[in-house]
Amino acid sequence: MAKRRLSERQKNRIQAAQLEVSDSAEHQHGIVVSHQGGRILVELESGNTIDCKIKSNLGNIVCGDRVAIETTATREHRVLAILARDNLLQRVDGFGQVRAVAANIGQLVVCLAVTPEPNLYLLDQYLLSAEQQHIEACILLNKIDLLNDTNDPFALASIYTPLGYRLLSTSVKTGQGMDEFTALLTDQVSVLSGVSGVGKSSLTKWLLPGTDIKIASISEANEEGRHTTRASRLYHLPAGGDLIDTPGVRGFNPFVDKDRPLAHGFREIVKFAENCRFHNCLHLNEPDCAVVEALAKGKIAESRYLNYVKMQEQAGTG
Ligand SMILES: Nc1nc2c(ncn2[C@@H]2O[C@H](COP(=O)(O)OP(=O)(O)OP(=O)(O)O)[C@@H](O)[C@H]2O)c(=O)[nH]1
Ligand SMILES: [Mg+2]
Ligand SMILES: [Zn+2]
Repeated sequence: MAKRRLSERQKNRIQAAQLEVSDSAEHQHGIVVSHQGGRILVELESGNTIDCKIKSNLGNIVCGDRVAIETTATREHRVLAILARDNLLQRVDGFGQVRAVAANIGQLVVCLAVTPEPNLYLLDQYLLSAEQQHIEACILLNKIDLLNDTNDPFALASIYTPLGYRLLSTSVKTGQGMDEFTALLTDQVSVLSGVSGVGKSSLTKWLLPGTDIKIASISEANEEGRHTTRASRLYHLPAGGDLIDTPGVRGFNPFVDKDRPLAHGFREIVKFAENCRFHNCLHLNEPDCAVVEALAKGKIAESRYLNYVKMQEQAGTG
């Protein structure tokens, strides 16, 4: 009788089954706490943190990702799979590429400071991005110890509180507002975002005084364009919850969901748009636009509307 040979397909099937067995024998679950330059730090359920390599073709792995890990015979750790994500905070980089920022997050804390002076366009981009990705957002104004009559630049509260955005003011220097900040983060997975130098790492270090977190020195902080934090990092908070400190971005182009109108990222526009004559009104030059009417009556903040128009222009629709 002729010796029976395994077909290629049968061989592949057996190989796949063996892989599965070896994976299930070895694999563990963990959470990505940092990803920098090809080095991924994963915290296992046991609490140990390990250095991992990535299996190719897995795509972008970010802080907050839950992953399955295998350990090889040579005691190397490899990320085998990214487990299903609840959400993914994304942005678009300077080359138009969509970049993941963090996964499985509960809230985005947009950090501003008395200095460097807040950029409301950037703030509205963050808020639009969060709205489109169904991520809760709140606003934090840090360095309030530096407030005085001349540098109280924006009436943030009068614009954003009526829209339902929570607004906190803090000072890492005097401790003002830090109890409220601590309470905001408890039992949540929060991401601190904002331009370089607003104090994201200082806020993080205040909550975790024993942790080695790099903060800009005064002279460094004055250097234009310096980024002290190089990679996002997830920390566990003593009061419960996780905090992801991110590197400051100079420009944050929101990831725009092409299937949803930009206006959906502006709560007040969504509200007034119900009464526009055209259901597909862009609220730019259309007749009987309830959004433009609300603007004229002072029911919509001018800065918000102008930022909406600017975003439409940048998206090529305005
Ligand atoms: N006066 C004052 N200075 C602060 C406060 N918080 C932070 N700073 C200072 O602001 C500077 C920048 O702080 P960082 O925490 O490094 O800022 P960052 O947002 O993490 O910056 P990147 O990592 O570059 O994105 C440092 O010199 C801090 O000491 C504050 O509440 N008041
Ligand atoms: Mg930092
Ligand atoms: Zn309209």
